[in-house]
Amino acid sequence: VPESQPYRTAYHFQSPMNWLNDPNGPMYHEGVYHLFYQYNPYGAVFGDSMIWAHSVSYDLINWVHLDHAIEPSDPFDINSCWSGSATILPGNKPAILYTGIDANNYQVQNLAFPKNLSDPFLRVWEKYTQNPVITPPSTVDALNFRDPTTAWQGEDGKWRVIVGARNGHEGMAILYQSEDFVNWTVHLSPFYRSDSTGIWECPDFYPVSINSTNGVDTSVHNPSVKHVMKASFQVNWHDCYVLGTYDPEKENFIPEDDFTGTNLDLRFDYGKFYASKTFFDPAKNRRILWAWVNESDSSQDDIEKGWAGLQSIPRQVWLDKSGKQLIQWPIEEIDKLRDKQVSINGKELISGSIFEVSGITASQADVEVSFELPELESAELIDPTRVDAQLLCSEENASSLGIIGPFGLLVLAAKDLAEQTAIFFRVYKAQNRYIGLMCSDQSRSSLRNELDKTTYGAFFRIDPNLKKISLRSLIDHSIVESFGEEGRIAITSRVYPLLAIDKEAYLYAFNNGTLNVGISKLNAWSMKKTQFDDEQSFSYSL
Ligand code: DQQ
Repeated sequence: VPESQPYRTAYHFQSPMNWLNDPNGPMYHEGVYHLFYQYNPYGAVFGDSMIWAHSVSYDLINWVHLDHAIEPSDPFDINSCWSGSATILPGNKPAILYTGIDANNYQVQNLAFPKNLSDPFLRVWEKYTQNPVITPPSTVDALNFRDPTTAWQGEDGKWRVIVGARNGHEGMAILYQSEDFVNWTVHLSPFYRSDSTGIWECPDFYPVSINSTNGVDTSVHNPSVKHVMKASFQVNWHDCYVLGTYDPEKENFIPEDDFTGTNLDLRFDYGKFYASKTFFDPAKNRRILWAWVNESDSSQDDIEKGWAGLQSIPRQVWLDKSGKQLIQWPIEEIDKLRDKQVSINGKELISGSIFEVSGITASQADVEVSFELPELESAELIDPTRVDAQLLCSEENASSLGIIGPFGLLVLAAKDLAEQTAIFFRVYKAQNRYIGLMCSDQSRSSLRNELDKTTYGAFFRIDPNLKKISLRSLIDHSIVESFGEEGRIAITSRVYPLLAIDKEAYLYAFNNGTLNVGISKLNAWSMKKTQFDDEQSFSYSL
């Protein structure tokens, strides 16, 4: 591992070295949070012998890296242990269902249990001797049948689990039922399917409360919940979801809108955020979402860095009051990392101006800002054919001149702005309504070439009575996670500045619109580093 590591993060979860991807089997068990994750012990690229690495935490912030939990060992997983989920069985006994790549390279589902329930960290996992417990049904491609969810229990006492699958262009979730968690029977018609999404990776299926931000356990089913079906689509590398109703009698899911595999689908995050998975946290009655955030540099860069991949900051998820989308917000524990603070109140962000927010460590910061909008009537008319927010964000980028916006933050910026990542907003007028556009523009994020600098964006509805827009950005050396409108929109990006690193990174607010915008409130904090302790395996693995 090279000595200079400007892109390693300070408060995001990452492994000490090598490649990581999907969060696996996140769970809370007797006071301890567990995070397993896809890991390649042999290098900084994806490998052909993937394992489940394992870390534990008391607060979801500081972590202890343990020995690897699940590694290839038997014909049913000899070619890799891929993603899966944990379920807490009665008596507080966790079980893991994961995908094994078997000796024929087929994808099968396997079970594992903790060897010793009295070990608070559940360090050692034993595979069920009769694995696999689920093999690919003839209706799907045996090479694309994976990622079992957390199981839920019906009123009839039976367990249910879904597995992601593919048949040609068709993507689907296949349901299995079991009385004992060991013997599983396929339910023949797909639980839910879509025509053109391809394989559904890492499906996630869970209830959300209709009238509360609290989470509910995965088996809860009553009139005060709706269900979320999420899948990760390789067609566009996004985690998309639909809301709907679960009918346990017919054993199917009726979505309010269908998956399309296009940019019309609701996304957790409009930037980099894949293979996400939630779990119910009974300690704080909330549902928490984790996701893999991959690199935007090249594999060669990753080999030189010695590592690749981060986990997002865990986010609490709940249903918006409208009932039409989810809200996501960084877990409250993250606030404990807030250190030195600067505040700005009631400042006019004059048309064409830029100003520095100084006094904090801009490479490692948490920034919350509330913008006050001018009279909305003067907003530019949106061209109704421009329905692709991401495209609009890259065509009308941060430096193009608008009326209300672009305004926002320049993060991980060089002093002279030669490098800058712009998180910004623009307001448009449509027939009878106002539309906000939130963008994360990476096009000038680094003087380095050969990076993926794609700009991301999403539309949102502006309430003309409120006339304000809020933004929170978590900045951590090479990652920026931004939350617009109190968590209605999330955009995560990866950037690799050459100049704007550590103490040479700056934070600015800017306005390239012809109308002034107010900053009613801005709070920014330097963030402390989280603690990662190695219990053993990682320190020896090189
Ligand atoms: N990653 C795993 C698969 C999953 C994919 C393999 C999603 O189980 O479908 O590492 O990123």
